[in-house]
Amino acid sequence: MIKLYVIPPAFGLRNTGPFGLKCEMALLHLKQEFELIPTGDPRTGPKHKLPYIDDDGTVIADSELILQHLDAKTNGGLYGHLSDEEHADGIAFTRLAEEHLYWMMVASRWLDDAWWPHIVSGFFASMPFPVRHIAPVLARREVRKTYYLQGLGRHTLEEQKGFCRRDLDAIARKVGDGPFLLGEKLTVFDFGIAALLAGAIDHQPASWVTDIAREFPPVADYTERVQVATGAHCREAV
Ligand SMILES: N[C@@H](CCC(=O)N[C@@H](CS)C(=O)NCC(=O)O)C(=O)O
Repeated sequence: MIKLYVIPPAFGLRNTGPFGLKCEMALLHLKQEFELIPTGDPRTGPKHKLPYIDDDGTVIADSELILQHLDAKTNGGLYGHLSDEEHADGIAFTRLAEEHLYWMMVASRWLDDAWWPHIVSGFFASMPFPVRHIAPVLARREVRKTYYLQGLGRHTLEEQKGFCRRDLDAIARKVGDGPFLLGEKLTVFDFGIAALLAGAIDHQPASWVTDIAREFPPVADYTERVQVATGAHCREAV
């Protein structure tokens, strides 16, 4: 059976990492048997990031590579029916969400002083003393450095909010007519985009990215539709 290693629940989210939720959606969609294994330390994975899978001894890290593996395993169950144009559109919006918007979601959690205590309690509280006091400070320093190197971290907060708003506006226009990113049919690209948005919309408390996402009701509606269609919900059951 496939083992899917993901970030443990936090911030009111059941599957906290967007990339792990994306894989969970794909596995459910393909009706593959799998076990979800929350793990606190991304360094256990071969690329020191989560998620990764262990499919009967074949270990694969990175959500897109995992999806490629699942596609091959199911004879094109994820990408097989897509036209070249649909594929191009899907890849472009995936990169917008996962390689641009994602970093602002990370910053809105890790680098916002008001949100920071939730990162500490959500990710580090269960660690032994004194690690639980040192590890968050070092991790936050790494996130700040990475955000700066990515480029978004060089902008003022107001400028970052502008980038975020333009990303969400593009997604809202694309999914507005819906029901899904590419129109009538649910596709593999909905998994990554909706998983990312779901975390940003549903995490507790709201962050500055959440506040901007709420300016675009089609985005929240779309995110909900994909969660219902796949059966993978981001929120912890209450
Ligand atoms: N491109 C990767 C991104 C995975 C990723 O960034 N995972 C984050 C959590 S959301 C992580 O493990 N970060 C730990 C770190 O960077 O040390 C994928 O699609 O799987």
